[in-house]
Amino acid sequence: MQRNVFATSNDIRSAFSTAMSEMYRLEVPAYGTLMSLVADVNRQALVEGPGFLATLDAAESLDRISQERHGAIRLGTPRELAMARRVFAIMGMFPVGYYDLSEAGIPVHSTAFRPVSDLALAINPFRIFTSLLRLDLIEDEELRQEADRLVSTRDIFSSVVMSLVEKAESQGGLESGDVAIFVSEVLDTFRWHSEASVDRELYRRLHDAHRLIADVVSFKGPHINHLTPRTLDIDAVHGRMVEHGMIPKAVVEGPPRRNCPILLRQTSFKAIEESVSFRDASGKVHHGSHTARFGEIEQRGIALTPKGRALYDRLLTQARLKVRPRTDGSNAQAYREALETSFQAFPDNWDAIRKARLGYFFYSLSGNTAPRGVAQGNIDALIESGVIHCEPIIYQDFLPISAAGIFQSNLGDADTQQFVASPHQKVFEKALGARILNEFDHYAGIEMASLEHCLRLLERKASVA
Ligand code: OOG
Ligand code: NI
Repeated sequence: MQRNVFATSNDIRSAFSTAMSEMYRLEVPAYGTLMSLVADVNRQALVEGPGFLATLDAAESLDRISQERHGAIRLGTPRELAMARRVFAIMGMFPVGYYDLSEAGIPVHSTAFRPVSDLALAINPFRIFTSLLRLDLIEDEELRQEADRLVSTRDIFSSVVMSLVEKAESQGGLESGDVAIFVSEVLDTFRWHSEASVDRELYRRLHDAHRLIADVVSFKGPHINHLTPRTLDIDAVHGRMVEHGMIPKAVVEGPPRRNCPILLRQTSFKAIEESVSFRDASGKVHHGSHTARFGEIEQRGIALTPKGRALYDRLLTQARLKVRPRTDGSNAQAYREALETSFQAFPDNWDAIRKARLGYFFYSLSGNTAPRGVAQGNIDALIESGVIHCEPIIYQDFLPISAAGIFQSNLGDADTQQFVASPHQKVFEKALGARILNEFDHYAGIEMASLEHCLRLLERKASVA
């Protein structure tokens, strides 16, 4: 019997992220400029004595380091979200983390589809930050129904995608021969549409309700709205954007620059204005524009425990209460200083971070044997005597406050409506058709398993000796 040869989900994900990158560079030329700037800065950072995170990747090539780490899409209906989950599962990307952006005045809630295992992350960590529009937050009843009708009647995935997904699900994998067509059809889903599917008047009403609503509802499909390569020196790239013709957002989101990086720092160039045509009821075409797409960069550090995260949130809030970054960048320096001062309360060496249980670590045996007198169960002593080695677990997820800052700066900084916050994770999961993996549980599980593994091996050694 002839057996099907299935492609690995890692290979499919890599092919997809490469194809997305090529498409986006063609669609948004400024993004290509950003990619070259990132490669330049990364090259320089490697030469100038790599920081901790670069050292971790000494074996990686410059190209690999500078590749995209995530992209983002915004969907209109539960049906679209459920289908996206099935599509991304074939690429080895699963929903991790729930982000309620309505708390920040943005009418969406989100998750990130991402690889979960260490191996898959190492092969290609590409993630898609995926938001679902909260139509229930549109106050105007008539407009809400109109928006609902528009998104409910469109089909964002082609019939080829649908049938390949069904085939892959029933066979337990996608055949190698189907990968190219699958990737190119999925890619089409996220293409830019320069023709709006609404007339100018409706676009304006949607836009007035919230720019994001117009962005999701006015088009045939959910265009990819940004891609994000990794940089080894985010401040350098941020600082050099202007000289390359990009307008950077006012400040870098997230924690300040530190010796021991924590969580995630990110920044972007502001969304570009693109021309769009609107057709009215009589068939007449009107020209206008839409501003949604941008380019972003990121730099990641250690994943924090709930305790570390609470401290991070507190220090960030404290800094923001002192200096609220203005969107024109006029107090960016003061904000940076406030952030640095505030974060002095967050230990900046790995040992202190570990001992205070602020971050997650991966434990392994170094091969050294324990000197006399070190108890088998005394982790700190085993680490100090060099028996157990530990390294930070890198944060693979997102930060709602930062995400809000990224959304906001690309929606026109004037949009600051407030919506009533409500936790909607259950509703989101129902739409998704699956549970979301809690990121903290996941990191804690990796840490615990690595530690238990070490202790088991040590015990075995001790009983043999
Ligand atoms: C997503 C913004 C969130 C990030 O890096 O935090 C995000 C969006 O604008 O749709 O990508
Ligand atoms: Ni992003």
